[in-house]
Amino acid sequence: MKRLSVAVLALAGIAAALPAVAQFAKPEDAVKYRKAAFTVMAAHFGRVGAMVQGKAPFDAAAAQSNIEIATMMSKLPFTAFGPGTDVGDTRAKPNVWSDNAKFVAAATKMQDEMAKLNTAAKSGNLDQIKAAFGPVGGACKACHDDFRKE
Ligand code: ASC
Repeated sequence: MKRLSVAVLALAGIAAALPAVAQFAKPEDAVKYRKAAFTVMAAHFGRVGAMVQGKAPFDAAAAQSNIEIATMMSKLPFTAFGPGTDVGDTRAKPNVWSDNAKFVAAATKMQDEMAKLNTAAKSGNLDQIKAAFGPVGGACKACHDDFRKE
């Protein structure tokens, strides 16, 4: 029993030390994962977008929980752009990998703006949410323009 626990702990340690890409069995799994994370992020960000644009009634609690989820999701996709995941059903352009520092900077910008929107959403103040919402959309768009095929 003790030996088994040691083996399990050793394996867990190795798994934690592996690069993120190795957490996916196949490159296609990484592609699916990152697309799923973007899809969920966009759904929850979009619900707040509807409030910001006056297309849905403002509901402070709903805005807060939607942006909390979007903020969590914003942290997920980028571990799934590892080497070798430029294959299959993806619109990611080759410069995601060839100009990776710029891609990481664009991703980080989005995460930072999303975190600010999350702070604004916690205030429950629509004007603060409106002010913080645009820069997030801008960061999404900037990265799409540079790194996503049409
Ligand atoms: C969204 C969404 C995006 C961004 C982008 C901003 O709500 O799904 O991908 O905003 O359209 O330009």
